[in-house]
Amino acid sequence: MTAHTPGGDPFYVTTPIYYVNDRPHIGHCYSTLVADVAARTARLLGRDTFFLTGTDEHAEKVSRSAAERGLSPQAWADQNAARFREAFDFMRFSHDDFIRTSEDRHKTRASAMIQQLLDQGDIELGDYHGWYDPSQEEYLTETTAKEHGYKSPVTGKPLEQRTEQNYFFRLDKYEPWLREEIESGAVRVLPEARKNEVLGRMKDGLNKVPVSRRIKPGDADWGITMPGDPEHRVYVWIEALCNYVTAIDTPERAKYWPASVHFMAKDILWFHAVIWPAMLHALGKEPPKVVYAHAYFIAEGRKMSKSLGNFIEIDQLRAYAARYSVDAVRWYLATQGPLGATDADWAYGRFVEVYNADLANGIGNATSRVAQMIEKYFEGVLADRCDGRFGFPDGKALQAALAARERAGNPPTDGARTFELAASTDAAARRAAGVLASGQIDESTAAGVTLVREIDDFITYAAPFTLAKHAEHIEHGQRALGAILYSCAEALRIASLFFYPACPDKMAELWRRWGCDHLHDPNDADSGFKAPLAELAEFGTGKFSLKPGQKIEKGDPLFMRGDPKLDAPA
Ligand code: ME8
Repeated sequence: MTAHTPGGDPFYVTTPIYYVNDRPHIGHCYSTLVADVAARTARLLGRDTFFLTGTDEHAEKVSRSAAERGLSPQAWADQNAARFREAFDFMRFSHDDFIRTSEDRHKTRASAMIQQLLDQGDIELGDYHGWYDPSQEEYLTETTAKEHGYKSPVTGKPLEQRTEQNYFFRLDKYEPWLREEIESGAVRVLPEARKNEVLGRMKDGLNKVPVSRRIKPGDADWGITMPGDPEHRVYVWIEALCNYVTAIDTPERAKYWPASVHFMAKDILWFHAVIWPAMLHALGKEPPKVVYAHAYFIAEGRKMSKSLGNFIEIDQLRAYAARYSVDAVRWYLATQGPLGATDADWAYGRFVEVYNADLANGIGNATSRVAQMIEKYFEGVLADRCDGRFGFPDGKALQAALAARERAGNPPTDGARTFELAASTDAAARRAAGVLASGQIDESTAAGVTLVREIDDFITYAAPFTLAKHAEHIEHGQRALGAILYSCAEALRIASLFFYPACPDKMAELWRRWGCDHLHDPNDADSGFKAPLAELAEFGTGKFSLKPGQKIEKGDPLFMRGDPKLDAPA
């Protein structure tokens, strides 16, 4: 789907593959957005990036809900997978592939992986008796079942006792290896609190994991048959995990393994941090580098549930986007989401507050102000270049601005104050570069917000509007005005790079107005960048810096101010 900056270390980022028994909601969009922001940041940093999302189709609940509708499981899966695709296109996710587990490529690859585990004796036949959660398609330990009153910890539905002959994966064999991987950080489980949880749960010891289900009469013909045993079907979870390998199982994509980061919510961390790395190790493949489990979105202060009927569905996100833009929705998710260990709230009041502060009154307003001044004082053309220290060469631009303020009778300012916008943009670039290792996707957005605040602060201090009024009476007045406005425009160009992973469309629009078509292909907002961030973000004198004589177009506000008195979009 996307073109990439060629070269750079491979970066492979994934989301869970989502069950197709239902419509996409905010939770699915959130995890996929987190991965999208990471993928876009990686591309910006010059990494050769592969971003995978998709749907998990062979669950019993899919065939059950298909039957309730008189549809075949495949027809029902097709309908819902299409809804996920539409939702993700609408959200402007830049995935490179959308995998469906009912595709042949997956069935073939997953079967081959199971076959290998069988051949090696890592999967073996045995009896299983235990608590099963039909709503989540998973077996629970006695401890977990008891702890939740023999109800599903996720849906609250009653657990069932099941006894069956099953195939088991010998997870127990890999316990020492796995503990060492997680403790040493070879497999980083993030956030830190989750790592401790996983290690804590591992203290009970690791048991063999059932990886199949006996096919019962009347069961839909849906799923992957256990290789060599037509009476069993591969348990959907084990099959689903294999998707991460299926998708890159081509000669061109093989370089992306191991996965750089698997993103998901805390509900499915165990599968990704424990079972999956052990399976990979047994298969002779490297485990993922990072397994990142965020917390949950709740809605207006309440847990989202089917019974409360308060899921924030994709249609509601569309309504917000119609009023505030898709980028505004992405921004809220990226900056206010449950990235850490605590849940986060989707709340209309907070949405408008954040939208106004960061976008409408933040980068949007700064962009309008700077463009307006360039239009008014220089007929929309950048007059001078400036290195971000406001000299030509030694701080004269700032001195001229302060002299104008004094002449206008403004109270004296702290003349010793210096603004080093070039240093600020460098610091922001370093901060954004940390995102990939830490999974803290809100570091790039925060770097952008901080930078815009500094630009605003600088405008207030240097008061170019005052300088414009008095320029002819001030030594170097006109030239200083040009240098100051250049600095603001250039700093905003760089700030836009940090807003880009969350707000790709609005930033593409800013680049069009700023004449920055050279950053990427102007006809393809998703195209790779022409150089890594460190080069793109060079202030003033870089190859990608704004050039004197270049036009800056004013245009409408990038983000219209939000009115908190309006009702929530519905
Ligand atoms: O578990 N807040 O699929 P699933 C944030 N098919 N994220 C949420 C959320 C919420 N309230 N609700 C759901 C499955 N999610 C399996 C995965 S992977 C090999 C197989 C997100 O459709 C979050 O990422 O139930 C969570 O882990 C995922 O949806 C569960 O999606």
